[in-house]
Amino acid sequence: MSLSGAKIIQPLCIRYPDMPVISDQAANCNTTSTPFLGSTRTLRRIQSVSAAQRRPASAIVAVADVVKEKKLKSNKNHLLTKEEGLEVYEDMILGRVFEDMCAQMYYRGKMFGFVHLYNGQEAVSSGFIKLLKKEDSVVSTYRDHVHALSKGVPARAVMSELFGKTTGCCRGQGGSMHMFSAEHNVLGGFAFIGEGIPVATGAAFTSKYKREVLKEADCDHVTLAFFGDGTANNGQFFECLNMAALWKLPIVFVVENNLWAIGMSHLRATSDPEIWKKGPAFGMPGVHVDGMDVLKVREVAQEAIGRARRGEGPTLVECETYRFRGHSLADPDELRDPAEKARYAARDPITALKKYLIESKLASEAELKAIEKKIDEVVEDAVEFANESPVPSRSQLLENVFADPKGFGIGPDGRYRCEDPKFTQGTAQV
Ligand SMILES: Cc1ncc(C[n+]2csc(CCOP(=O)(O)OP(=O)(O)O)c2C)c(N)n1
Ligand SMILES: [Mg+2]
Repeated sequence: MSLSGAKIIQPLCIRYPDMPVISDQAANCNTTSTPFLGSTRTLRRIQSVSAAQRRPASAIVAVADVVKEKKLKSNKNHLLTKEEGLEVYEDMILGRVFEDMCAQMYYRGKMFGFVHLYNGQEAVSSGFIKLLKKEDSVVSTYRDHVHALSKGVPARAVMSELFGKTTGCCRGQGGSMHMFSAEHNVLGGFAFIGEGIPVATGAAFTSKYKREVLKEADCDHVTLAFFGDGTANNGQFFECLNMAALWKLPIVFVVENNLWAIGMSHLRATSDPEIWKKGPAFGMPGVHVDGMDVLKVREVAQEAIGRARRGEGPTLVECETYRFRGHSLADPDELRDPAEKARYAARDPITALKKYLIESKLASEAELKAIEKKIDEVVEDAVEFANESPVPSRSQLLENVFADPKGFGIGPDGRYRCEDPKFTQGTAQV
């Protein structure tokens, strides 16, 4: 039973035909095709799972709760209102145009370090984050610009951060991979994969503590933890699933499975590539959703965020998506099969939403064009603003450095070494 691409857990295991067969039951399996979009091959569905290996009924019931047949809105047959549709469209366009501009600026030497773009994955950010309240938190990865934008961090502040300017959301100290805004509850992009998951779990714990221990009855804040398929093989993911389920934390773990971890295929790197199945192993619902379809993502997101807000605990959502560019702007992207790229390019989530809005008469071409024009101007303005903003002073270099700066940062004369013009010579231009 499934609704809009969300899939209920069946007591089945799924393996790929040319993966090593590692158990006895795997030898007795039947072959069938699968709705797992990222599979470039036929899956092998193992149907002979013994009763002992079946998931507890409670886990299956919990999943059924998440994906039970329910329309988002009783607004005729539409899945979202006109207002919501335009808001989501604008957010996705902002994400796409912003990232395309980043590529231009990066190649013009306006940004430093690695820059990882989000093109193709917009349905996940917009589908989830546009449902949040301001007080809710988002924890991201190094592919974080668009999550910050969706959460309301102004394009000017994100672009300036990328330019390393004082007007950036971290005053130019974070750069591309470390978007942070206390005001918007964007609790960071994280360059080390998996590092954000415990931070998100801690934020969710804070919400629960405030509500249950400090008796702040209106604290129903939810945290979203975004991370990739490659990261879902890291230990921190499993530790945090355990704690979140144990304490019924108000968190949604959102895996953006774009099928690749730099140049490593998810299908080659993961013993069981269906990440959503790990939810019930820890006693929480696991859902798989087509991450190229913002309506489906939004539907699942609404259920999962709602559960968290009602105090019913965490959910693991695997959004199957695809990045349209290389891993970072330094990646020539030569490892992925052109046919695979073309297949996903044809499923562009923005084109699909535009088609839906027009065909369902929720918006006209002219209305959508006006949004596109507005966003072009917003992004142009962000670049001009960032370009004209001042660079940080040298003394900002050692702010937030917790180690004793004597020796390293402070010279024998008691002055910051960074104030010596030779300090950064040969390393970075500050
Ligand atoms: C702890 C740690 N180990 C290794 C790396 C190197 N690394 C950078 S990106 C990446 C792949 C992550 O892939 P995924 O989680 O699928 O995210 P995606 O880039 O696809 O969004 C790795 C291993 C790192 N940044 N941090
Ligand atoms: Mg990935």
